[in-house]
Amino acid sequence: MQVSEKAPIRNNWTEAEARELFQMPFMDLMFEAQQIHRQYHKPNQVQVSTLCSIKTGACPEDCKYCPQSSRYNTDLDTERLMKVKAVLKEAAEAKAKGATRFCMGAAWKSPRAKDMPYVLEMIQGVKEMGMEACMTLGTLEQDQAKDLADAGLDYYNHNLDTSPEFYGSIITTRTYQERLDTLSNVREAGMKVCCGGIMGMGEDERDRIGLLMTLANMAEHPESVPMNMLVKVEGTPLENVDDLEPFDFIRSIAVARIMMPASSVRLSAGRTNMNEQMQALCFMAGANSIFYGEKLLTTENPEADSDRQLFRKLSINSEQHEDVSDEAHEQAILHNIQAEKDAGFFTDATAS
Ligand code: SAM
Ligand code: DTB
Ligand code: SF4
Repeated sequence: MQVSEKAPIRNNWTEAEARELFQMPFMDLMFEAQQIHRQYHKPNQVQVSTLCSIKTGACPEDCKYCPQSSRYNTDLDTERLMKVKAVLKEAAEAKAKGATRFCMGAAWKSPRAKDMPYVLEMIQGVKEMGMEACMTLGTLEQDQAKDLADAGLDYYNHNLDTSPEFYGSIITTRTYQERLDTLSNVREAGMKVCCGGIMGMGEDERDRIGLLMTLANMAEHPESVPMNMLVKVEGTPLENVDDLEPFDFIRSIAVARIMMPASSVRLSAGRTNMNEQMQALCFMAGANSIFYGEKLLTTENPEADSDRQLFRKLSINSEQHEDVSDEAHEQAILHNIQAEKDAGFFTDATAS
């Protein structure tokens, strides 16, 4: 491939190819992911979203990772659907802190007809503030997806979570196929798809491959791919599952970046258990979006201040480091050298 050529967007990945990527030497994998990342994205830019739990807990589903399922005793304060005004107040605060997208999540199997008018009002309110709006409300029928799209919803988040093979050991109350059907309803309604999964639930590499292949072989790649590291919550069936080797999580991000070059890859849940160096490696591997703000839906996220510090240390989103093409960069260097020569900063080492 020529350096100037972009990696193609493909949806015919084979398992052998995906496995080969996962098994590449770590440095080679990171290098390839970063090269592809730079073909499609600004290398020092990370999109920032804020999450809001608009309805918390008491969920009838049995997702084994989830503190919001009513089946597990997780010491969670449940909350009915928030008032529209309260949601919009949080949205305005998120915007003031720099979020460009406001994501609203509800612990539902699917939204009920009586909730829809409030949900639609929330979308309209967020859009009026000039932010992108995202929701995750569970299963959607065609007409519900259309109503959300008509209200202006930009993204719908609905995760596949893991491979089709491992899925049954994590969730029994909703099938993989139902999730795929919701995703196609979202697509047909004209919204952008946000779909990814969770690593560290006791799955093996084949399952991480299976998840990424399912996503990357969709007719259109999800525009946004959240990669969550399991947050182990006391009381859930996965509270004592073995830790995932951190490098395997970073590898999964790199493989997602390579297989879905144009998508945003979101470093989602689990950042409180990652140090700054690990997060930097995730960005290097191609992650270019995060959740910002002290809380995810019900669990902790890093303090806003520590994220600001991390971004400053890495010059992420800093205006002084506007991304420029190699050519423009070269021109700027030549220009600076000349200016410094003119100003007498350079001495001629050959002159005696
Ligand atoms: N109830 C809706 C649904 O499941 O479709 C929307 C909200 S649900 C909490 C959104 C996603 O959060 C899940 O699909 C899962 O991928 C992620 N998630 C939930 N609990 C998690 C945990 N403990 N660790 C990491 N990710 C988690
Ligand atoms: C996604 O993939 N991760 C976010 C968002 N989509 C809605 C949710 C993470 C939730 C982590 C557990 C919690 O805070 O309840
Ligand atoms: Fe309910 Fe969503 Fe949690 Fe599953 S992940 S238990 S559907 S809130």
